[in-house]
Amino acid sequence: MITVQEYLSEKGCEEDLARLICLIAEQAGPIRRAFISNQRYAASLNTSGEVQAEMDTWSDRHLTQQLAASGLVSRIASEEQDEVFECNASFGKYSVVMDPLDGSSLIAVNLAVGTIVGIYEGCSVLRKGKEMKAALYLLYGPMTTLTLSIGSGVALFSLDDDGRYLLMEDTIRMPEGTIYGSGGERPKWTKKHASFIAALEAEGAKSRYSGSFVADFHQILKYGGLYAYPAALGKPDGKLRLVFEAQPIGFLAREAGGRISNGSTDILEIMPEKVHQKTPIYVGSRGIIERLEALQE
Ligand code: AFP
Repeated sequence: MITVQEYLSEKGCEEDLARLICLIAEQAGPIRRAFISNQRYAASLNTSGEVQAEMDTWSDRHLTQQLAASGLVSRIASEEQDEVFECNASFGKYSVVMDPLDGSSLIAVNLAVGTIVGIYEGCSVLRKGKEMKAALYLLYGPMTTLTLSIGSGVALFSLDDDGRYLLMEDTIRMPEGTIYGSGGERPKWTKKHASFIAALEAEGAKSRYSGSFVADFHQILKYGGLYAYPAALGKPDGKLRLVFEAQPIGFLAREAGGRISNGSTDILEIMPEKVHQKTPIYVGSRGIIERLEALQE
């Protein structure tokens, strides 16, 4: 059995980056334990105007403290913080972008949620996604898994009872699949989105959507297909965040042979203008995304 530490060393990952990845992955333990004691909703809103669950703020505080104390990170951009967090160790080698707890409204109904992280070298968090050094997500489902890329493919690990992440799959390739999941309200979908989904359904595509981006993407990564949260009437930028969600997940999708797009442009090529910027998202099997991009408005 290969541990994540052994995998990173075999891949020639820089020592500091490997330490940072392992530190983040280790936080699955405390986060899972905190689910039991933090089940209420706090009466606060995040920058995007969404209700923050107690666990959103807990995970954000916890991860921020751990990262700031590591001496490896100079800046943290979190979906749950209005401003970019400046670590005392402003000489830290890396910057981190994160959604500390993605899909948190599903905790109350015990569905899978996750933590999404992107790591850049240097102290800027506003970068093109393709410049990432590493991206990962922790998925808290029946198992706790780590899906990781350091720019040489995507590997999947599961957490065992002794706190070790063991390699389950070395090189995940996203197939051309037939599952799709789309967010947004159907009557408000754009014409282009509605007709694309109708075409997929006519070809036999099956809808599977839980409302947790990280969980919904994970099945697309494994089985192939499409995850979309489109532009909608009155919401031209959709709902999901470019920096915390789209860029790290897009990096993983590309490393698995898939694609991410805003409907017309590769999201990994977009330079964010602000940290809490939103974007329409189409992520999944390469062929499906290319077909979508070829459609006229
Ligand atoms: P948070 O729970 O982190 O706010 O994220 C939820 C989310 O951004 C993403 O995980 C889901 O795909 C999407 O929202 C679900 O939105 P709908 O409830 O509108 O389907």
